[in-house]
Amino acid sequence: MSTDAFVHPDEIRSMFSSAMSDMYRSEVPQYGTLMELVSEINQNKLEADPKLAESLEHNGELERIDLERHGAIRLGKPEELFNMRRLFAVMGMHPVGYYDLSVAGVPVHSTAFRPIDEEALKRNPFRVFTSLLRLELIEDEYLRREAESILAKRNIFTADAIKLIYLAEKNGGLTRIQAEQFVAEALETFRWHSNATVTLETYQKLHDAHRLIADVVCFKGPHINHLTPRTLDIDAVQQDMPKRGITPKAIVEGPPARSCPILLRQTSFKALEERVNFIGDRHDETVGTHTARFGEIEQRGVALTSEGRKLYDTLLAGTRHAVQINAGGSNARDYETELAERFRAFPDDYETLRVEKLAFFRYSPTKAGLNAAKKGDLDPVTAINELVDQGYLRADPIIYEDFLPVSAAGIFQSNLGSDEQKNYSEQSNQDVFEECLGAPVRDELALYAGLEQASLNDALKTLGVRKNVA
Ligand code: OOG
Ligand code: NI
Repeated sequence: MSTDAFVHPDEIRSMFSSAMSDMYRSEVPQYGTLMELVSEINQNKLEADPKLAESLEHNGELERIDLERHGAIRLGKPEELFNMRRLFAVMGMHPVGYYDLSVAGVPVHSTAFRPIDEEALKRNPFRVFTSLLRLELIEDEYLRREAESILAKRNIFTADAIKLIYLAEKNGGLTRIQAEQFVAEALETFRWHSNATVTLETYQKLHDAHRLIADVVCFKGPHINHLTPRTLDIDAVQQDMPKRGITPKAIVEGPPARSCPILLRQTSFKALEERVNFIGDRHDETVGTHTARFGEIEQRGVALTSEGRKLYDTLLAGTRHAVQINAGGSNARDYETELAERFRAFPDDYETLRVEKLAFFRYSPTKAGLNAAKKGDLDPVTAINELVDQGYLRADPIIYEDFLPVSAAGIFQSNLGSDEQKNYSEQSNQDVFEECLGAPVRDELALYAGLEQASLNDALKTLGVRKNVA
């Protein structure tokens, strides 16, 4: 069979992400409201800030912005993670990064499945934050065994989904009909099921050990727990949410508001309390409820180098140490003031971020650069900074495509209710995670560095600059 007959993985990802969005909109109505709000605010922002609009356009991000979203799931056992990797690979999504959330009192470790190369990211950057429950962190041995045996019995994939994954691996792709079928079958795994697989009593015991454990263990599958649109102005969305009947958490996670956004800012809200039928419930009574699904928005900024990231981590840790955010969020103001204060130490213009190598940039020749090259005006040995200063080379921020462990822990906690905190002393364990996954996770910093270098190589080649003396 010729490979022409195969649907491109990027297209399968777009089909899947749009099917998922439709499903979530019908399951969680507030998600639809949020999408409308975000889209309006993005439109306003683009009109008010032509420079931002131009930069997004230049980076090929303008078209992706309305499609852009991430979701999250929580898995219960190694083989689920293993097969999830295979499922996402069919749509060109690969594990990037390792996040240990046990240090923040959440008994999971995680990765993000996402597209990797530049073209794929431009077409559709759909990502899924995927966590694996660490059952070894349940202290009560009896309860741990019980959770294990409940999970051992479940199969979260349909037989046809597994068959189609196998076909895609064997043949190197899926035909149109197979791809459509694959999307429909894969969607089944992410659907909400109101029938629990356990009795109310078991649910409560697991819930008492940690709400998250109950969420993972008691249901047929890893229901998608949120879908997050990307906004260009998170403060505006945060401010307008209450007007549409949505109450966001007290603080925005991540860096403070800045003129040059860095990394990722996020905020979430509780979306639904679902009715659940437990095994052994009498028909005439609905006893149980479960809060599984929530809403979230995010604003993305420039990806930081390891130097930049170190500075970010230090400033954030200092803020959190100085102001412990309480569950009611009554000290949110203090936190925000402290955060803004400390982050003054983080340069807030792209040129300094670039020259000080705190962030990653995508280089491209300007019109003036191309003209100078054509006329032979360019010295073949020129420093990059000089080319930028002369206006021959432009540098645009490379957007951060990943997640932040401290923010993720904050999102988990705010939606698990109150300030549920456990201090797990267990060591972080990337090796074990990768063994379950059946593959190593990619290093996100190496990916950004690769993008920057490739853009620079191309730009210098076009300008006929052979060597740069940085
Ligand atoms: C995932 C929470 C993390 C994010 O955006 O950082 C997350 C979860 O609650 O399963 O989605
Ligand atoms: Ni999220």
